[in-house]
Amino acid sequence: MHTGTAASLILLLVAHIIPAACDCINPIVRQEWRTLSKQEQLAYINAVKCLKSQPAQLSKSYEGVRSRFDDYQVTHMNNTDYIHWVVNWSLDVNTEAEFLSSPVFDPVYGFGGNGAYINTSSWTNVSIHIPGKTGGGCISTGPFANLTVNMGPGLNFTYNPRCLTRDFSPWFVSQTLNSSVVNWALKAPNFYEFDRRVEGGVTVADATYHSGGHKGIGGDIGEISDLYSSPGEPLFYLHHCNVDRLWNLWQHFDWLNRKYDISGPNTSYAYPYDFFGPKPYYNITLNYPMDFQGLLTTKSQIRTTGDAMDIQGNGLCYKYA
Ligand SMILES: *[C@@H]1O[C@H](CO)[C@@H](O)[C@H](O)[C@H]1NC(C)=O
Ligand SMILES: *[C@@H]1O[C@H](CO)[C@@H](O)[C@H](O)[C@H]1NC(C)=O
Ligand SMILES: *[C@@H]1O[C@H](CO)[C@@H](O)[C@H](O)[C@H]1NC(C)=O
Ligand SMILES: *[C@@H]1O[C@H](CO)[C@@H](O)[C@H](O)[C@H]1NC(C)=O
Ligand SMILES: *[C@@H]1O[C@H](CO)[C@@H](O)[C@H](O)[C@H]1NC(C)=O
Ligand SMILES: *[C@@H]1O[C@H](CO)[C@@H](O)[C@H](O)[C@H]1NC(C)=O
Ligand SMILES: *[C@@H]1O[C@H](CO)[C@@H](O)[C@H](O)[C@H]1NC(C)=O
Ligand SMILES: *[C@@H]1O[C@H](CO)[C@@H](O)[C@H](O)[C@H]1NC(C)=O
Ligand SMILES: CC(=O)N[C@H]1CO[C@H](CO)[C@@H](O)[C@@H]1O
Repeated sequence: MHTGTAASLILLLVAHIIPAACDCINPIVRQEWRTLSKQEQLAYINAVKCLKSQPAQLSKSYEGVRSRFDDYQVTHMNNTDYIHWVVNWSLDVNTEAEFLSSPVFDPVYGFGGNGAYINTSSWTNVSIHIPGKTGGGCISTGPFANLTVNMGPGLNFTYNPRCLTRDFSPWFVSQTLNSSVVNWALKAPNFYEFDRRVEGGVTVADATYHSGGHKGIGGDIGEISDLYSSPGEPLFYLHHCNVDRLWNLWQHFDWLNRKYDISGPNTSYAYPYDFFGPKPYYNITLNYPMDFQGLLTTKSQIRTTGDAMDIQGNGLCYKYA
């Protein structure tokens, strides 16, 4: 995704191995996509393809899992109802043209472009109709043109191979991911308010930068618009990395007070996100367990929300460029 101003899409660049001791001495640097060299961009794309070709670890638990890439998609799917409201992201897209010309969508050194237009205006199975949508079909350019998404749509673990779809809405992106939206979120006085500004609501008018990244790329029917199966789209990880980057940035405006500031319901669409009526919930605390479905290495120290508050603590060791 893009941006003229500051960072937008971010990715993981391996600089150093995490040290065995608890101190984070040489953090891995996560850089914005366009600051990578062409070779690094190709290396990232090839790493995604590599994950698609490697054997899965969770195929015994979930029928549709076929690759290491799918392990991560399914972990998101099964956790969606519990964890989905914790963070945010953003890209600074200040005009519609900027979005479409982003190097992130480059057919060789990026993730490829949009799907062919499908008119979905009368479809009743679309959760929100996104104004200005321009696609909806299988993507036909770029390194993922033939990528197979193995599970979904929705919370369905059955093997269901299909093409990767995108449904860009440059207008929606310009309204949800621009600098004013991001700056407003970053001015939140505490995490509870920050989270609300990152999540927004469930209507077009109330959307902010978390849903803006999903629905701006995924529109009505693109894969990344699917609440559950969105990680079937490789761009999901760049988007969510940026959500994490902005959370970390917000924390560091007042580190001592924000290092341990967490809140929000234990279940999605509960207060204050109870748009479809009240649901039983409690507010999470630092002791809230995080479920990684056994995918963590035995060395990982991340067990609870509290363990993951600092991107340079408890075995985490990275920073944003
Ligand atoms: C999904 O997660 C729940 C809660 O962690 C767990 O009980 C359930 O076994 C998981 N489903 C599968 C298919 O593993
Ligand atoms: C989509 O179809 C509806 C009728 O179902 C029509 O009114 C609308 O103009 C069409 N949109 C486009 C962009 O073709
Ligand atoms: C949604 O509805 C449209 C139009 O009725 C249909 O073509 C499409 O297959 C449906 N999609 C899903 C995922 O059910
Ligand atoms: C996708 O698959 C089709 C048919 O198998 C092939 O012609 C095309 O070159 C492939 N595209 C890419 C980008 O790999
Ligand atoms: C789950 O997906 C499979 C394969 O696409 C489909 O046959 C089945 O009807 C789906 N189940 C539900 C509950 O939608
Ligand atoms: C940014 O988005 C808001 C709506 O969220 C809109 O009012 C404002 O005009 C947008 N700014 C630009 C420069 O497009
Ligand atoms: C969240 O807490 C409520 C109230 O204790 C409980 O009923 C609900 O099952 C919890 N949800 C999850 C996903 O654990
Ligand atoms: C959760 O936190 C919010 C914000 O502080 C508060 O308004 C709400 O009453 C809390 N809910 C519960 C069940 O404690
Ligand atoms: C670090 C960073 O990228 N910050 C940017 C986040 O977005 C706001 C609003 O677009 C920019 O003002 C910041 O420069």
